[in-house]
Amino acid sequence: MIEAARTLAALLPADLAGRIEKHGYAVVDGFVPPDELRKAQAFVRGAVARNGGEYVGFSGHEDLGGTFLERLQADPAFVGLCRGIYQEGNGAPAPDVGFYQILRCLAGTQAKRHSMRFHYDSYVLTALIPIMMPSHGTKGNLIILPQTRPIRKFYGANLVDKILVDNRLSQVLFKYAYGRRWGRMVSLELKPGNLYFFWGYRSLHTNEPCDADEIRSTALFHFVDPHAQSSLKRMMRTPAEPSARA
Ligand SMILES: O=C(O)CCC(=O)C(=O)O
Ligand SMILES: [Fe+2]
Repeated sequence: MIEAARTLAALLPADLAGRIEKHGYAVVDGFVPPDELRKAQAFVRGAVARNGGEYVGFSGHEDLGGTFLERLQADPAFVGLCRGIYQEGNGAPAPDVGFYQILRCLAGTQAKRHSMRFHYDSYVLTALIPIMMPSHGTKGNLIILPQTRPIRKFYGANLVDKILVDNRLSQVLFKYAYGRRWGRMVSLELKPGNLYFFWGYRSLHTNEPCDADEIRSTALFHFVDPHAQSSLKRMMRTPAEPSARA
């Protein structure tokens, strides 16, 4: 009995990891209960309104208005799922670490500034929960070019990747490629309450903007920094909040 239950629990991460490899992402439909989602949406609306209708971002799991976003990082089922997917994709158990969590609320004139910036995350697995998506105008899709690099052995090589990506010429080229739907670029329409997974470290990705009078809000759970032990990284770290893009 116990063995069967264990096999069942292992099946889902294996299936999801397989989908990420094959399609660039995997989705768990209707992950967030509707009433929890409504509370989180009310929190986001309030936060944007308090900021004069402009972009707000939160890092960490505190002060998120008592919504499910404060609790999810400690939820055994969610943690187990992320650890399982990590292990399936990387062939080794995940280290004993927590999430780097952010809540992004794109809105107003600043929505554009926080969009269409192709990047690699610093963390292997990205779990994304859309909280609110625009009801009209630009949809705010997630754009993924899956598995464009391996996990680098050295932090220095990771830095070189980031320098090659984070410059005006490269960004113009990526946008051009996106406009023409080149290669394996995935443009994913996000549904609030679903849970999406992709290899954020290995996949070049970004999000489309939303119109100024709309709100596009996503919760991100970044999992496992492969260079956490790097002494070069430690030397270069500024005392400020670590960025998901550093
Ligand atoms: O908001 C999104 O859809 C993606 C954001 C993202 O990739 C990030 O914050 O690292
Ligand atoms: Fe990202």
